[in-house]
Amino acid sequence: MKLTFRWYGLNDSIPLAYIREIPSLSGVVTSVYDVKPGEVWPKESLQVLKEACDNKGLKMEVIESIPVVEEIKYGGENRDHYIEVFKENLRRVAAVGVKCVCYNFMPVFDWVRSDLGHVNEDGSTSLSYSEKELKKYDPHNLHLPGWDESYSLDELSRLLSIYQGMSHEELFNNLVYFLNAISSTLEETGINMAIHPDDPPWDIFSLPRIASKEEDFKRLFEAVPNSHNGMTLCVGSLGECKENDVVKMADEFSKEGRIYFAHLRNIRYEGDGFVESGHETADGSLDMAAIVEALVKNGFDGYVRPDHGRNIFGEQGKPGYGLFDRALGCTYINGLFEMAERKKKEGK
Ligand code: DNO
Repeated sequence: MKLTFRWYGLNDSIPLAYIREIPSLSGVVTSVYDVKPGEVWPKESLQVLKEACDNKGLKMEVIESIPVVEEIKYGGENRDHYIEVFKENLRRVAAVGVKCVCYNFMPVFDWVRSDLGHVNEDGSTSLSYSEKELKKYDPHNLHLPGWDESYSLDELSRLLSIYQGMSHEELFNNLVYFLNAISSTLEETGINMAIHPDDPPWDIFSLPRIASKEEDFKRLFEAVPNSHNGMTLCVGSLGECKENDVVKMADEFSKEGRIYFAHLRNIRYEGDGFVESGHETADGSLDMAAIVEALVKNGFDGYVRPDHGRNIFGEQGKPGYGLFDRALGCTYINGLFEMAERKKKEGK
């Protein structure tokens, strides 16, 4: 596996120099943040990021994300234009050495939490989710914690009304349309597309979500068999739903060669939702060692990163993306892989 760390570009409060000091790190996962979704990424912006990484000996082979604009998701009349833009961005990132693109197909909202400052017993703080708390929010007048509020309230209402009544089937067909339309560019550039699971993996605010359960991914790989069509195994997101057997999914989809990227973080079921725990198995509800063992058993050699860390050691980091707990996550992940790989070599 290739261990990576998410870096929000030159404006990230965590400098690349610190990231470079994390043991056994191969590179960073980043994106272009200075253009609006649906626009072509300037080559210069990519070059600046690439040079910054090169200077620190870090690879820049994963982009998270090239945003998929709503018009593509709901199948609007301009979707072909936006798909062309997406294809051009794929060519541009490939030109600077990118091999994997993480994206999501969640209507309107990306990840959603009801609390960004849940206080844990040990004094650290985490992101958390309670179904009851989420229900208190009015989707038409929404100020969700951590959500970047990139839409005005009018725009949000317009989007919500467009999606009203949209079936899962329709959304799925729009995803298939999108992936088929970019297929030749994936062949040409060699880029692997890694869809991020819905987070949480169920419908929210009556919006359909279609990348939540094992069957959703199976169906997607059957509908678009192109080998560049794969997934980000975000074990935290998938594991938020108790019905998802994440170890089985890690095993099954890595065996099929569909996992290009893995987000390894743990969650703990609590109340009517979950809390994002430390990465370790003992701190949460997911069996991290078994997940890594399944990946290693099947020869997984994709990208891995720690995910949403707690705020610890007094850090006031970007929610989920401080330095300290994610760095601890890295050393834990390194340990799990070292042990799993050794056991595999020794035939145990
Ligand atoms: C949250 C992230 C997501 C992810 C996108 C991918 O912390 O895992 O925002 O980057 O869903 O498009």
